[in-house]
Amino acid sequence: IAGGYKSLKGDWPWQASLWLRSQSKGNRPLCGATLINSCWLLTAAHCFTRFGSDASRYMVKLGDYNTQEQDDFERVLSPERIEVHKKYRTESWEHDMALIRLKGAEGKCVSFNPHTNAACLPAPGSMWGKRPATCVITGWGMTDTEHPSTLLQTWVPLLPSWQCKKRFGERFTSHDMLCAGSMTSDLKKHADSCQGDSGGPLVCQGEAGRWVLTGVISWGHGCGDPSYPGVYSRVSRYLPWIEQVTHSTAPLQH
Ligand code: 4AZ
Repeated sequence: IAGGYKSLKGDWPWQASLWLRSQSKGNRPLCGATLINSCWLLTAAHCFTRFGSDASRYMVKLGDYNTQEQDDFERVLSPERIEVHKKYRTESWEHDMALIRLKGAEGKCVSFNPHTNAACLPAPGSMWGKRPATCVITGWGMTDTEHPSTLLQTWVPLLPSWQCKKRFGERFTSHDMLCAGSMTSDLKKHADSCQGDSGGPLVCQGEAGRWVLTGVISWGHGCGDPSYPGVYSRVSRYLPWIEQVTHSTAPLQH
């Protein structure tokens, strides 16, 4: 997160991190992810481009805050299955969505506590992802200077699609992507997601103070550059897909 600040422990209980298992080089953090119910996390498809979607190669951390310390509520879990969106193509960055199923009986893979809880999905047909809204992004990805060890957060306004179209052209597809970031040039540091944050949440606060998972951190051009907003997968667009994958008991056929 560029232009952000330290979160408070327990403030973003759906924030998870995806790690590559490596005995020789040590486990290494790859991406953020968001817990959407007791058994499933939403993340970005591009997190699996390098090392594939074999679940046994990865682990998921929940309830984490400081990656350098053992936190009381921190848990390491094993994915059972990874479902990358079938229309995802590395060249286009469209449909940058993947679901991670945790091991465990349906409905009870992890127990919730004040440090581990699911984010709400947008209600079907709701106005989520429509402006104006100010939303929060969170992650352990790069700041402008370092790899932070504590979970950072920052506010980012949703921008009109033309702002991203102007910068990214046809690569930005308005119906399934969201454009967000600060465009004000008087700020010293611009609020943005950065390398290592992808797959993590963009949440927006609804009427009852409820946080809704509105975007998945996806791509951009550098970090914190006021001329280049961040691009997010538009969660509301993927509700039928999420429903279909998470409600099918049998593994999907490929
Ligand atoms: C990345 O490399 C990345 N500023 C994610 C988001 C953005 C840039 C890069 C948006 O994962």
